[in-house]
Amino acid sequence: MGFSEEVRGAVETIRNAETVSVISHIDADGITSEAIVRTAIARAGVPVTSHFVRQLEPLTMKAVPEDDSLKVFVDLGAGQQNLLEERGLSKEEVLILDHHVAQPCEIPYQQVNGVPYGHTKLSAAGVAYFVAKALDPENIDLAKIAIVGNVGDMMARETLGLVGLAAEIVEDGVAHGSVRVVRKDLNCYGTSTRPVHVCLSYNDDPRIPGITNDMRGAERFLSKLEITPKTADGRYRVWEELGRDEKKTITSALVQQLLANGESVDRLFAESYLFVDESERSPLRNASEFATLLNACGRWAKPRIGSSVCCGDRGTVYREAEYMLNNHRTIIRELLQFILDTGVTELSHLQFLHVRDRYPDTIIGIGAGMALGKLNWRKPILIMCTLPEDPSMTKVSMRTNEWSVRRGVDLQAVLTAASGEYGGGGGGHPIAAGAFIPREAEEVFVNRVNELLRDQLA
Ligand SMILES: [Mn+2]
Repeated sequence: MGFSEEVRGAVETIRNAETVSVISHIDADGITSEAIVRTAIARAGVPVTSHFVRQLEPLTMKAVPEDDSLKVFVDLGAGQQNLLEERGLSKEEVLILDHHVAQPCEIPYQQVNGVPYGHTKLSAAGVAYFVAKALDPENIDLAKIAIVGNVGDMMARETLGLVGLAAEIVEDGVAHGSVRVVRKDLNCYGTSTRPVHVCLSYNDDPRIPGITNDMRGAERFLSKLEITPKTADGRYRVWEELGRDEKKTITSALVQQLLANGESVDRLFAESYLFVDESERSPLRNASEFATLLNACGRWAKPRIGSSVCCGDRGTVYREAEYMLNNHRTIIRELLQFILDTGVTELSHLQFLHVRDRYPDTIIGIGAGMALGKLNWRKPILIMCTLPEDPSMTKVSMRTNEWSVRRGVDLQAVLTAASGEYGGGGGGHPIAAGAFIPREAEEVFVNRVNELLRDQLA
């Protein structure tokens, strides 16, 4: 069976369902996946409800309704099929649309997943989109939301643009008229909303001496190039609204700056995805900023607000989402300042800090990532916090950078191994990972992680 047969199978299962319950994850990929699946199923005339979970584990399985509905798991499920089986869900009442590696169980649950067919750069929103499009070709209006999910799940990061099946979704979005592709745009976050100098100074991929982490430096750089920073009415201009020649002047100067420092220019440009039907300078104007808004909703336990925005709400719900985004940024700035003010404890191969219950576990990883650039960026950072819903457990988040990963650091490997030794669990990526551990194991755990990092670098 190939990917398209799996998609056709899913269409048949959905068409035959009396009612559907969608169970999805609270990050940008999960929220967009849910919005796509829910919209497509409702348009097909099948009654549908949704449920969001932070992750699928024994505790959150109670969010899965105990009724006769078809349970469609999106952006999760593939790796937790044993939980579905333990819950007593039959083969007929489950459909999994996921992009995580499957952990098979006794029951061969129906699944659509690109990974076994080599489509490793397609997120759950992408999988959901192909099912939606197979349900009805009119659903190509959902391509835009699928692009947000894929970009939010970092599917474009390494390759500097979406590739493979995800690139087909981009073509659909362009054909539909809601998506505009900029093939060789500046590889920088915030091109639709941030003042250009802020945008440049926040960017560390690539790291540009004199500009990265140096807002004044970035301002001087632009003024030397005679780029007018503000509009006639005194507002800072954003990258997207600069003229073609101004953009060219800036990127040529950045190329020279990188070359002068012996750095590669490989990552200076990337493909970007603009949404022409959204207002200029709004956080919905491009895929990566749209994804941040959804992540902000999810991390502060309001995934439904994000989902409504995906489905077109631009009224009071959208204003609530904007509030979530601003609040998210304020608290992350506070967390960053707290980490810098409190200081970290340095071991031979890592630096760590415990923030107790001061900040929620959904954001400590982001704070850790931001702090790393301002601390000793050569040592991975580990942040712990207590879990309000279970004080006997501690949440651990770790972050490092491309520099360390190239030298052999794999945070997912160390956290999975170390948490497993103390009866916890972990996962993630080489550059960013998380784990849960029993509270009483904190001290030995941190030392164990330090040892494992030392072994990786040996
Ligand atoms: Mn995902």
